Amino acid sequence: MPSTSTPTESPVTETAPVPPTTRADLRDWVSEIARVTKPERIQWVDGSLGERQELIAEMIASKTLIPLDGELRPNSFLARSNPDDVARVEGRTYICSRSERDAGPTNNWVDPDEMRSTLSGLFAESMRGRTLYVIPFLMGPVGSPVTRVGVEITDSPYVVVSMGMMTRMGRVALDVIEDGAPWVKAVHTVGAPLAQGEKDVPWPCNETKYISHFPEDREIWSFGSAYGGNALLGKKSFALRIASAMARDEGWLAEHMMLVRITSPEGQVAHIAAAFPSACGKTNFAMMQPTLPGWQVETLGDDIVWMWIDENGLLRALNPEAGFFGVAPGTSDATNPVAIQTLWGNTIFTNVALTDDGDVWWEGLTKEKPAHLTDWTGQGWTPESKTPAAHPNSRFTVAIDQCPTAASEWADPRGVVVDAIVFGGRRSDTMPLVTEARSWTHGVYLGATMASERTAAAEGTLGELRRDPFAMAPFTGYNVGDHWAHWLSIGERLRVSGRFPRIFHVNWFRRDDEGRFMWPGFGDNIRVVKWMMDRMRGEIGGVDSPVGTLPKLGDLDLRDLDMDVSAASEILSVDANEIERDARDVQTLLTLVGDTVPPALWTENSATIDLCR
Ligand code: GTP
Ligand code: SPV
Ligand code: MN
Repeated sequence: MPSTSTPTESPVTETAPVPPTTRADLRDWVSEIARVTKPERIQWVDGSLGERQELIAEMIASKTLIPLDGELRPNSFLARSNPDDVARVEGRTYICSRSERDAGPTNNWVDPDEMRSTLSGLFAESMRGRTLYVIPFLMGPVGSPVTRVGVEITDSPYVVVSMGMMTRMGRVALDVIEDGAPWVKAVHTVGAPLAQGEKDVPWPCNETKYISHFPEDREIWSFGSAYGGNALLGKKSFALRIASAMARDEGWLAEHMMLVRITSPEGQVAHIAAAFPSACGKTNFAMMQPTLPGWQVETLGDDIVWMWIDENGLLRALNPEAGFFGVAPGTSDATNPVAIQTLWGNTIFTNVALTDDGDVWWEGLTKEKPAHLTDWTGQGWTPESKTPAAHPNSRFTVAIDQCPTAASEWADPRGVVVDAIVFGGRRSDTMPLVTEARSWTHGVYLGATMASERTAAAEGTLGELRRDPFAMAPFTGYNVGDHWAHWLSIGERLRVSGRFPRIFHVNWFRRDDEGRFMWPGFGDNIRVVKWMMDRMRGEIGGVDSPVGTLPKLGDLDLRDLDMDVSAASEILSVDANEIERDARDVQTLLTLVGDTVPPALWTENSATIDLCR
């Protein structure tokens, strides 16, 4: 990247006397970024406990982290972001492929040369007065055929400590780089250089934000935000946007999915991957405590799944992450007790409320609201307050190995064989509790056309229904129609073994006329999973509908549930008029995507409409 200033003008100190790598490409890149961004010093991150403790001490001193009570929440911290930096900024997220067609109509596209020129202006001297941290990290366990390496440069210690929980960070990744692995470049700055002697703020960031991806160069540049997926670049930027482009080129899949192992009381085992949009229930599904006796759910991942076809033609999957960055509001002993146990300590909370005794609180954590809190903006709060105590997109960051239901295989380099794929969104109406796709192609159609009401996970109008293909609308690093074609091509390759995962669509969020959820959700979702597993064993039939096969009323296990037959038939009902209207609305998306839509998906759309007649 060009810079007008001379490299000698500001000597940068490095913590290590020499960079701890022999790879010239890595050393040169770090020098080049330092030359442009002009940090005060450079620190190569090794991932050690001592390093983490030092960073945390610094962040306590700068008020970036507030230590929580050592008894109530050991080794845990609260971070309060700038109130304008609270979620992913989809409007400022760019896919800068060489051709606009490759970004497709659902991504923001800017010509790569133009974007690089904009970024070189923004990044120039952007790290003045700060430390440039070099974070080598792995996405995936050591030794897996799908594991990939990245190096994130950042000037945020909050990002370093978070990446230490979300990925395998430091020496372990540097060793893989030393062995010659290619690595993805990710550059991040909060965009808040400090003048000589200027006092820092607890959450530095910039009003201007750019989350830019160069899929052909496998490169990420993020400016101005320190929040979640905007800044922890291993997550959405690498493991979804860049990895999806790699996966298209190399014949695998990088998807916005959770991954679990289910065991029935009889010992039937299934691995299920589910794609739900942001804040639509992946973490909750991943940690489900089944309400049916004898059932077991083990957690493999809660947000991202990489899948590939193995030498026997089986679809295998693993979670490339090592931590959870989970939605706090709504998490409680009633809804997700496993998450509550996971968060006992060693957790960073961002934008939740602080209790008077130094613990955390968020809407939904307890039935009764505390009499007094400090809200996520640092103001006093009481139950009479008109604003929420925790931000609706407040989150916890914690390592997976703290999760009591983590399957021992969560870090197995071979991954697990996928038995079922589930799509679903947050829809008040139209879509029934569950259906099974008629075929792989119909399943791809259900994934491509899924819709969901908007949540607080990203900026935008809350509750507005939008199409969110494969729950990947903000995360596919290439043309969405090509993504659908890629899914169909995976189906073609599975034909060789004939071992297709079954495909289902669920909707936990249908509402009645009074606006109440019709389905109890959470641990009771096991009842839907049980039906899926009965279907996988091939023992039960179903009812054909335009959106796939529905359960026969008697086949859904409703024992001990406060739900009568008419309520159950209501949530399983499919109204042909509503489905036809929805299928016609899908045509708006198909038309927008245009000539990259695989013709088979138009055929599925026509078939859906025909079945409504
Ligand atoms: P991201 O991390 O943003 O990708 O989201 P996620 O899909 O992991 O979302 P998560 O599981 O954290 O759920 C977000 C919200 O949905 C929480 O407030 C949950 O309480 C709520 N939720 C999850 N499962 C259910 C369910 O079965 N029924 C109902 N009604 N709400 C649910
Ligand atoms: C999502 O929004 O889907 C998340 C949170 O999982 S973030 O990492 O911020 O994208
Ligand atoms: Mn997510």
